[in-house]
Amino acid sequence: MDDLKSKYLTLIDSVGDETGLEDLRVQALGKKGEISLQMRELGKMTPEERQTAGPALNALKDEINSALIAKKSALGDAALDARLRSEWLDVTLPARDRPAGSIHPISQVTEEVTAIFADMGFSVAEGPQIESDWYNFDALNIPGHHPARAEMDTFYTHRSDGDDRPPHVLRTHTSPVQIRTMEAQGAPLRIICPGRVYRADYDQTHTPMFNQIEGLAIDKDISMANLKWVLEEFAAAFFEVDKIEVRFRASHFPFTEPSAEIDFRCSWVDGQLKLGEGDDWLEAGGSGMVHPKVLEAAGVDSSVYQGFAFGLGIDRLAMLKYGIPDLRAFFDSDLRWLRHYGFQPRDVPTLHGGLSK
Ligand code: 2U9
Repeated sequence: MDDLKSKYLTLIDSVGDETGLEDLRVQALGKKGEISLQMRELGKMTPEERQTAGPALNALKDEINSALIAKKSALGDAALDARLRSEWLDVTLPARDRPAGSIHPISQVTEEVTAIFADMGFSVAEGPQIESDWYNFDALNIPGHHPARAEMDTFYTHRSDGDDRPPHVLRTHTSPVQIRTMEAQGAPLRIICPGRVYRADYDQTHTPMFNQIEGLAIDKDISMANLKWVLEEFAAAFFEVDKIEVRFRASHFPFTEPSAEIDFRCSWVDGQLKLGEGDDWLEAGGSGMVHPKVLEAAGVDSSVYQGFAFGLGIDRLAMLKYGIPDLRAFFDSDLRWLRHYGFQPRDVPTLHGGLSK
């Protein structure tokens, strides 16, 4: 027994890893381990022999077990020490720069305009950017021969040879969204439709893709007076002044009757634009009462309901409010421009976030 004891204590002492230690445990105390076999021998002994051998064997077993446990914990400590020595972290290092993006002025202005109209009960409607001929033109009282089709410099998609259905178009305005929403929801209705639109035109003030926001209010007692109030409320809130007078100039659009261009009262002093004061007028967009044919095309009974509609250029609103000189830069993805004119995500002003004008 003394031999066994010194053998295993020496082996346990010199083993270098946990697998070796486990092998030793099995070798000594496993089912067929040396000490277990000795235990089995107890049965063959006389009661007197067993009385001395039994406790001695048990003590040996306990001692080996304790040595195994102690060694296991020592090996664990050593492994942890080694890991702590090799893995270290300099907590005084400055944090890595995170590339911070910015909110594009168009997103910012869309958000601002949406918040202002939401406060007047308008919800946002969206629709596809590739539209059928019907939704982009016919439903809006722009039939095949109408000059507005040509004026709108439309991008057409391609149809297969032999397919003579009218090709789909890149929407030239967001008005098709209003048709779709009237069809889906019926009247009464109060929506704004912000989004990208496309026209084949490129110069200092035109890009082939630009952003519009159109509005539509349909009910049983709607007039141009409501339209004017809504536009004045919008203009004052957007340009953050107490009051802005709106002027209507007679115009013509196929989808509205009567139709009016929208002007905001302003002044230009030393190249500086001031809204709401002065003797100048700023062209802001177009508007009118929805043409009865358009209401009917969208399934709204024009003998019961009427409505106003308006259209504003988001890009132009952004340029005016934030003093951005060139429209084309909006779409160049120039990082220096984006850093300069972009907004921080936490800066997006919304009515619910405290934009209170
Ligand atoms: C429906 C019926 C009528 C929307 C309208 C305009 C006049 C207009 C321009 C403003 C600047 C386009 O981005 S812009 O160049 N828009 O002049 N838009 S009335 O009329 C509608 C829309 C939908 C169902």
